[in-house]
Amino acid sequence: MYKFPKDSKLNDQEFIFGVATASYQIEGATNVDDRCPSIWDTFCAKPGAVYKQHNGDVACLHYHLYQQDVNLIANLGMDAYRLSIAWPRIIKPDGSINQKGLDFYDRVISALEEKNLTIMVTLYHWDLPQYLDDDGGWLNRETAYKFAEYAEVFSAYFGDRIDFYATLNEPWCSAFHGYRDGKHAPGIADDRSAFQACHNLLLAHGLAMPILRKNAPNSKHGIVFNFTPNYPANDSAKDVTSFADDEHTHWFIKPIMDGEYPKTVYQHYIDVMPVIGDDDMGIISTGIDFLGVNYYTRSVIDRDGPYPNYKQVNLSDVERTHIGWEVYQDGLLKLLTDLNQAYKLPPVYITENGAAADDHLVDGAIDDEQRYRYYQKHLSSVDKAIRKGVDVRGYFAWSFMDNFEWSEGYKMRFGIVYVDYKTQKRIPKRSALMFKEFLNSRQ
Ligand code: IFM
Repeated sequence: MYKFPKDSKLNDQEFIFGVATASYQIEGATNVDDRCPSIWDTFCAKPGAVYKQHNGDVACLHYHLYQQDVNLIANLGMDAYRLSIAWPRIIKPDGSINQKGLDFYDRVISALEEKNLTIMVTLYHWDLPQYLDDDGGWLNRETAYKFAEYAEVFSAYFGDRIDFYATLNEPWCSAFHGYRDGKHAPGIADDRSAFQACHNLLLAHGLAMPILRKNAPNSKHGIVFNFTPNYPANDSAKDVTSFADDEHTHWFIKPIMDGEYPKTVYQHYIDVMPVIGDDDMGIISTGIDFLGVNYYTRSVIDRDGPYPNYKQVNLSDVERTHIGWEVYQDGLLKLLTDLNQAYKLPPVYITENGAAADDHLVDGAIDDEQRYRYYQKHLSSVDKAIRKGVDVRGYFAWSFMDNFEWSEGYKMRFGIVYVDYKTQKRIPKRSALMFKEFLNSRQ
């Protein structure tokens, strides 16, 4: 079982532990109850875009198996569940509301309430309705306003039944994988598009915030970022490492906290900077009640020509997970303490942290040894960050169960619960059982 020093906040009942998932990755049932296609349905159909052309058509069939999944989450002793809402289930192409989509989430949320689980909802975890992409997707400023309308519909319906509303999950991925390197839907590789998409995403967040506050005044509202702290490969790489942090970390959080983009990056990429409306930065920096932090690994950076050009260095002799990411728990501590120094942070929740492993079922069990070591190490970093004054209030493991890992398809397993995709059987892995033991032992 996971262990922390006796006086650790992680041992308190007040610190919430949960598991996280996302709609397209687990729900399946893409053709039922008037769900309309998303950009991921389209992207998966493109030859070569996704490993073995896997897609989310069936995934974990959570759309039908949600009750047993909720039961299992509760049975593991979790306090909370973080799920995302499929926008294509809620708003139809003609702008009307799809009651069947709201009904599905009503069933899930009622099941969670029955188990007294704290509920964190992410409104956008990458499954943009295809009909919006047909009109330009995140390159079209209008999409930000459409997001605000969707946020209005969802939050007016569910209000305070949701404890935490996160507007966006990882806008870095939506903008930089979606529009800069083309690894994610909609598969565009163009710097100008990436920066414009990023700005429109942040605008969408800012426009939604007052709506969420109005419709759910007793809930907490915020945003979730993925941060990968950069480390210099050598002394001469310190300045470009700090530039890399500006480009990948501060480019996203600084507009939210300070209402401006980092000048270093703005000046360097001046030719491809986004169109920014007069009031946009004020809207984006409206204030958040919590910050969601997703952490998996770090990046090591070296110079690559004149400042600020840099490249990522792949260290040998380090431990890596199945997806190739270095196991580096100190990165989480540094990230949290650096952010805490740079900004006046609201309460922080680790909204994702976890490891991909090549799990195999042996005699009915999965001994995911690397994963449970990963959790112990990263939770210990959270403990240290709290001791250094960072106000971390909760931790969500990514993921509750194995699921569709985007361009890696079903090859990468991130779950603490194993999914046998042939039978849809769920089997808690050893990492899940260690959580259960620890959660049950809390005072
Ligand atoms: O599976 C993803 C998730 O959807 C967003 N954060 C990172 C996870 C692992 O890649």
